[in-house]
Amino acid sequence: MSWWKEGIVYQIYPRSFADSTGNGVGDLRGIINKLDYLAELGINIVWLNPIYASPNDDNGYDISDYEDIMTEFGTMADFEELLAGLHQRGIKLIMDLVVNHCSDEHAWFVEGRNNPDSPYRDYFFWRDGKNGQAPNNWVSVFSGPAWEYDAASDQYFLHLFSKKQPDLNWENEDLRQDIYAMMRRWFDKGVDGFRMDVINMISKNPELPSVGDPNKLEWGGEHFMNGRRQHEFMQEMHREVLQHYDCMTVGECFGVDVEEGRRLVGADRKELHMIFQMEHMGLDHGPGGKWDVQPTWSRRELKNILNRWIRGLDGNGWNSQFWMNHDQPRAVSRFGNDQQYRVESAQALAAVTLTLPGTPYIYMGEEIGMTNVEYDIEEYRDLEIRNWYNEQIASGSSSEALMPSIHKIGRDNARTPMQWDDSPNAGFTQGQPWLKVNPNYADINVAKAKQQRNGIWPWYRDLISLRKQQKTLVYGHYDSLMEASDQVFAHRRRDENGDFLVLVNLTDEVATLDLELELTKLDWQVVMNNQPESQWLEQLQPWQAVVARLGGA
Ligand code: TEU
Repeated sequence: MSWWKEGIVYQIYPRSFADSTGNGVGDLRGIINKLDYLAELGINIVWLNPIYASPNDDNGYDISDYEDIMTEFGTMADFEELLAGLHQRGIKLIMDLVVNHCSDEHAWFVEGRNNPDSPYRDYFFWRDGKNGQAPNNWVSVFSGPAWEYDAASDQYFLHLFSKKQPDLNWENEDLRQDIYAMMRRWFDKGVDGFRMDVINMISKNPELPSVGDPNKLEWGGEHFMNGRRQHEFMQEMHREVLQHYDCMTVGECFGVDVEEGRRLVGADRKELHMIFQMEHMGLDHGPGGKWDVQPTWSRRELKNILNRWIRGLDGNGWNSQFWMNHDQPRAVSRFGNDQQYRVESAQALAAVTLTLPGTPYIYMGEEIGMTNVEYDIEEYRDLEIRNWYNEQIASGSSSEALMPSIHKIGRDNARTPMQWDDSPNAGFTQGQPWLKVNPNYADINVAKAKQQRNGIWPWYRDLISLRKQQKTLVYGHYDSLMEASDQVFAHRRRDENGDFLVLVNLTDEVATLDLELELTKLDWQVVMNNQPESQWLEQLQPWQAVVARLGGA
């Protein structure tokens, strides 16, 4: 039994959650003011996106001091009050650990750049150019080359993300020890764990070789994803820090398969508790990748992915279950139907993640069915969006061609301010919000959602409560049903404490069920059903979700 297996995580993007000062940016006191809301929803773990000092080139993922609080977010005293307030309500706090890179304004980088003889120079990847070019042809995740030239030292430094996010050199033992000491100090303050940013990118091939066509910018992932010392570093971090605390860890891991996942989270591995595998985040990616958004996605492929991970980690490791995060579009817009079936489809999506094996993660606003937005390019703040747009325009594309992709999958979809009520700016701020509030806030907001009988918010509250009460939904055996269906996500969870049947129609069409006759003859008692009582063992209405419990079990 583990709290991090039994918990339900609520992810807060502090910049967009609640502003207490009127400067248009969310802050820690804003979260403090909402602690009772979190307790009422029933979640018991909060994951806080980075709150550390940062110039905010990438909204806090460019850290200039790992042990100071970002000015806009408040003070260390505010943090300590927030932590105490969470703990008083039985809510654990996991922080965001961003140690693949830091900010170019971090003292380590400033010192290392200004003084090539400094020991901090080797905390980063500084290399000579080749024939007046960058050391290799790697492309950055945020468009353009992954190297920035520094004229003062006539060298380049590596940045897989923005040029204000220089990669940290994990080959350097002193760097690793500085990171472990920082982690210990946060644990000694009382935090309960870490979400680890792109943690499977920290072990680079020290040769840093070019790939593919040397005259083109290419993705060098084979030389920094799941690298040769990945597990050595994770086991060292576990030995030096993690094993000494009752903590939770979850690693963000693009590009891992189940085998690598098992090596990262296997109980015997002494590395991480769980990871965010990202395969299902690519269901709507076309051949051109993230921005080549496809109009539909395969329910069967979704089940294949989630079942592969559930079976692959069964008995040796632990899964996470999520539909979105701060980098992904709004779940009800991407995977549901945010027009005709917004309420029903939001409920259906929740019924999947909150009844599967693995820790469920709810992103702020999912519990009220917040949707994507369609802004003009000038209204977007995310550098990934802006860099990609500018690069594509420079290559001859047009706004008309680009904006549909940005509307569908741009990260700012998840970062529009939390919609609390129908007052100006949705009650998020008394000032000018840093990012425009979704214009639909008058209809979609917490105050209204909490009152809606059979609405999304009560459904989330009740599902969260059910999962907390019924440990069968946490630890019970998992049987996937109707795997060939292109409409229905169906599974059964059972152990000595209970037997649950979960049937979810993930489409706009009526779904005819194909369940074994003896299963349908059992004495199923409906626990949750988001649509009027119906012949739910034979067919499901569009986006209908049913959770039933075996009578007497
Ligand atoms: O994300 C890693 C990452 O590659 C995604 O941000 C990227 O935007 C991808 O297109 C998502 O589909 C992590 C953090 O979650 C993200 O917010 C940071 O911007 C990034 O690392 C750098 O720290």
